[in-house]
Amino acid sequence: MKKILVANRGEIAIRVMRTCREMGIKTVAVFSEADRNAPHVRYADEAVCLGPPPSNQSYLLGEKIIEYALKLNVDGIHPGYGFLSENAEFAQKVTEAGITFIGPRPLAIRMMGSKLAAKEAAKANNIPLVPGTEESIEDTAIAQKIAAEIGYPILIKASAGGGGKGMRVVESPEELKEQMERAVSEAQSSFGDGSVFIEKYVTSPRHIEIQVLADTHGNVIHLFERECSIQRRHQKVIEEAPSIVLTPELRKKMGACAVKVAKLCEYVGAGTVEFLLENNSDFYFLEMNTRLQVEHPVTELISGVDLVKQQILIAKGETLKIQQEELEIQGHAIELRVYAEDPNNNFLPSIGTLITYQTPKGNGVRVDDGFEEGMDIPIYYDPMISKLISYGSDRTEAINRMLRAIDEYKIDGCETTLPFGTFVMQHEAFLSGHFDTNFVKTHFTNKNLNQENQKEAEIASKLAVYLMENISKTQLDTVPNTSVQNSKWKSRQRS
Ligand code: MV4
Repeated sequence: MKKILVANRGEIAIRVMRTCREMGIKTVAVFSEADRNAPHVRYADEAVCLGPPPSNQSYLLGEKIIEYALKLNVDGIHPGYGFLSENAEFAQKVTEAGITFIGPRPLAIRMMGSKLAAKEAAKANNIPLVPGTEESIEDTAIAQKIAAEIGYPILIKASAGGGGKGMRVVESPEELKEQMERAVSEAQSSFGDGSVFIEKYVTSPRHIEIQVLADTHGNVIHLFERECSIQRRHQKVIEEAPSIVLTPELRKKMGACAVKVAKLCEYVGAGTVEFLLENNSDFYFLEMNTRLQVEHPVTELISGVDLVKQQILIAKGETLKIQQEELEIQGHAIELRVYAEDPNNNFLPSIGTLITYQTPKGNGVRVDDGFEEGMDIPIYYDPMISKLISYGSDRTEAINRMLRAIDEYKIDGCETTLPFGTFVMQHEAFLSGHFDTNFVKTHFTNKNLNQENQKEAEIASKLAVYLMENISKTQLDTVPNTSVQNSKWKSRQRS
């Protein structure tokens, strides 16, 4: 493996290329016209333009990417996450072109892409599942009967969905028919597959996922869990490892289940097995993500394993050098996804130009980003600016480092989820560990952040009055003004 093409953009493209460089592997970046000057393009040894900004005219053009890979003598293609990463056909075509796909085989991608196929295989292997159907349901009369058996509320899920897409909660029998019809038509139009199934709706679960690594020789290990319960609209915002509620016994049990899931689909590479955890004790397999995940850094920090390096070694056909028994959790890691979104306005995208962009540094802080000061946030892609990851010897240290790092992080030009991060890190429910997937809905209202801003606004106005009344013009020039220089008012003026 001498040259790898990274079929992605932004922070994950750079993340992958960094490991390639450490391994002495050359890199090829691909980019759209919107990303011509992006850091991931400059980081690579070579770069090729795929086309206009929209993903379906650039980053989703599998055939074009393979063409360039062949032309540039690329040995392997790393798909990152999103885009073509879970596209079995792309993986197949890459392989057929004689290039190594750095990821699982098409069979595993396909099986896990179908939630029904995944559930069926899991059930056959005694993996615990949420009570519900293992087959596609079309007939509402049959659905009524099953829903009555498992009890309301129930959840309708699309087989081709995943990550919360195409899910519908049904509270009572009266709503079932209408919701079924909607779910089927939505699944048909979104995924081209109208199959839906029914599950008991677990109302207050924690979302726990297990990282696995599998080589081509049948060896599978797990690298513990990530707690991903702090989400809104099925978009994770904060993840941590390890989970505060898993006992060593439960961790072992869930880990063994995850390994079993990987084995049953002959998994190869880095993958993630998702579970719901109810009452901190009962867990159910949900789905498997057949890619490197956004939140992989928290696992890297607590395990000491470079997941991208392992992906590449596995793709080369090497045997896993890491044994399950020698792995142990070291310390605690937390990730905050810094989105260009306004937490005060229902997390709506808040894109713009990064007038000020200064990342935090220092002990136990990792920032994976693909932006720099002065750059525009493109409207065409996911509005994630960066991932801010803190690491400490224990959870308290990781939380305090996260708070310090958020403080140091200076972003002007758009609203971000940074203040939301501060809110969570200081919230009693988060600190005590008494939270579930309803955290944002239960605890977060716009008022929470406005109160913070309110304090700052009050101080600013009082200070202004004080300065006007008490300090003469000459004195004003000598007032230490570092805080003024760093404030967003000053930098906004500059633009
Ligand atoms: C569920 C569930 C409760 N009951 N299934 C969300 C992502 C996808 N992987 C599956 N997900 C869920 N499936 C049953 N039977 C809860 C989630 C879920 C969730 C639901 C609502 C709001 C936030 C959530 C966060 C994580 C998981």
